[in-house]
Amino acid sequence: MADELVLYTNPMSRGRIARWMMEEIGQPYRAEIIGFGEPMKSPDYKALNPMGKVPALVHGDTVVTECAAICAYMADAFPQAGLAPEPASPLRGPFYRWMFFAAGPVEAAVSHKAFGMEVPADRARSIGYGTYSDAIDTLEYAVTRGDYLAGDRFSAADVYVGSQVLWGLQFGTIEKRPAFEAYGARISARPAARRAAEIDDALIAEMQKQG
Ligand SMILES: N[C@@H](CCC(=O)N[C@@H](CS)C(=O)NCC(=O)O)C(=O)O
Repeated sequence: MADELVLYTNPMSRGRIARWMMEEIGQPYRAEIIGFGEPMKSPDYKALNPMGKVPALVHGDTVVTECAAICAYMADAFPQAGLAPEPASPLRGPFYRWMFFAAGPVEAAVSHKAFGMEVPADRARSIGYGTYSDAIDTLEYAVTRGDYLAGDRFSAADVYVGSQVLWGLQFGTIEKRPAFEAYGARISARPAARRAAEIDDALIAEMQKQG
């Protein structure tokens, strides 16, 4: 099928973000579950994503990797889902701004914190996220400007940035500030978010049963 949507993922990975996006879009898609280790590093899979990581999305002849890119791509490929501001809308500003901010500075700051990697204070001006506090304070600023990140409607930016917030709260890499908890509760209550979590949780249970 020329325009088939295939999501390469693993339920215990950032692929859950892409799954949520697929469920928000509501188009039929097939999920291919790729195991960690050898399957993810196989030549066949690395032909799709040379990083040997999930998720990856194939849409017809187009391959998209990187969760943030998958969210942005899907929102534009299926505009009828209303998950991105119109291309000429000024709301494209905050849409891109917060999506890229989360994929770059927030992801790096949170990963460094999770792995106990400290950037010397006198090098903060050279690293994209400044300090962990700078990144988290700015993330709080982003989620408190309104109910959603790009105007008054939920968008793909909320799927991606919201996932970073929810994962951070869950794994303790983002402080449990009231603003994060309120935003997280708002977006995780969405039917598509719940459906995606149920699908991936069921896959994990199945994998655990099989040992
Ligand atoms: N920057 C990538 C990160 C993807 C990523 O790191 N995926 C991890 C799982 S959460 C993975 O596939 N790890 C397997 C490996 O590196 O072998 C994205 O946002 O999609």
